[in-house]
Amino acid sequence: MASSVLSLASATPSASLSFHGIHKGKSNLGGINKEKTNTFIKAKSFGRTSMVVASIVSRFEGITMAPPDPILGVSEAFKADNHELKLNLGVGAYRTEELQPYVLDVVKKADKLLLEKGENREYLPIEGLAAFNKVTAELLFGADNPVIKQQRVATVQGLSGTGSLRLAAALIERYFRGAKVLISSPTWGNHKNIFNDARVPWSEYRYYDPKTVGLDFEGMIADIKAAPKGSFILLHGCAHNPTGIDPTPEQWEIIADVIQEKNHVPFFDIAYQGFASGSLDADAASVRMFVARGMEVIAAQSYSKNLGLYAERIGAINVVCSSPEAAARVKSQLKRIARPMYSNPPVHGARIVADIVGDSTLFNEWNAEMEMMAGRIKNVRHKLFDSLSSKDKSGKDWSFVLKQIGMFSFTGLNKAQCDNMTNKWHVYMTKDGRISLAGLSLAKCEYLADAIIDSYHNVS
Ligand code: PLA
Repeated sequence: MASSVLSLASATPSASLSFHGIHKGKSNLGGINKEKTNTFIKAKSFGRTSMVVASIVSRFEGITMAPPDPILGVSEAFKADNHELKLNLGVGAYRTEELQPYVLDVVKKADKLLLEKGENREYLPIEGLAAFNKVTAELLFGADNPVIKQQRVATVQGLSGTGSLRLAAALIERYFRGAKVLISSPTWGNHKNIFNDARVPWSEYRYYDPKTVGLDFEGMIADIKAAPKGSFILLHGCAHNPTGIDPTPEQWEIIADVIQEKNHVPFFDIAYQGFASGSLDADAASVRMFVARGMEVIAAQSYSKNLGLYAERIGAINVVCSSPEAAARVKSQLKRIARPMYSNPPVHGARIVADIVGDSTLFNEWNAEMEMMAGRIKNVRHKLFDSLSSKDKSGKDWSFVLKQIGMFSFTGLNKAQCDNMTNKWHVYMTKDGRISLAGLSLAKCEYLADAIIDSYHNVS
């Protein structure tokens, strides 16, 4: 029987009466029909009286169960597994060699300094912390980039990469009604949700070629060319998620040519600056090249990975405009979008970023730690490749693992094979075949290689 249950536990019988009174006459208990609210049970246990009211119909009856999130849901399933060899390679979160979450030393230092300063907790302005907005744009475009000097960048602090993308999506929906966003196939699972929720139409451009386990560059160019003029082309600034395959610098130039010819707007999602190669500048090269061509560019940033500030929700949306006046107007509208959504952003992560980037000693320490993290992931990537190559006697070429960059490896395993990875080997990963190497240790590479080889060869 479909039912909703209201339960009260109280220390005194009088509570029972008062609830009964409410039930009888006065209150509208979420639309519960009195006729149908027919079960009223009193039970005594440990001196407490508990009452259960069961009704047949809930006003939320029509709401169906949402499926678990394809990425964050994996962590929930992982937690529920008690197997000692279990591995969580689902979400892209950096772990130490001991597979523990990692708080950067430089973040701990900045935190301590912040505590000593004892700053207040008043609201930030809608656009966020001024010192953060300044350094974040400088970090992305380069401090001496003319677009910054000319005040042509509208920068607004966002709720990390996701929230920043969502602001840009809302801007597109409001001011470019009907314009399409083109996203890569495949892409980070949440991109489609973000544009769907913002009611922005999107379609896909070819990106990954399963035959070569590489970039389908011709397909990508053809699809960008075929898109209606003035479309927004979503590009991963570096370390493409989930494939780990980035265009070469020469290919980036051709992509920019086509986008320019078609009067499209390049829209960068750069969630891994510094984390892909270990260098903040190298990882921002794609974005800077488009800007150097004089193009108007949108770019969403995140500090989840490169500073390990996942839960602080710190990032930014930048819109590079062709005039400072346009940038000021765009910024005013981004603020107008943010205000009714969440009013103003959280301060703590913004202060950490501003203090680290703004202080040369802390900045250098950050760079060293980022190199260390990127380096650990590269080591694990090599060890996994070695383990796969030495254990698999079938002659399969596993070198794609080495060619991919960033925190993920796109294994090419299909859904059934991924299910085998989880059900038989307790390796938790997303169903598109992506594994997060940031969640892998050198010690676990051989075990993972066994799991991959078994799933690849023995499950069709
Ligand atoms: N853009 C891309 C390409 C991402 O991979 C992610 C995070 C984000 C934006 C947003 O991250 P943020 O909101 O924390 O800044 N992707 C993760 C986590 C690491 C997730 O799905 O939320 C992933 O596992 O793919």
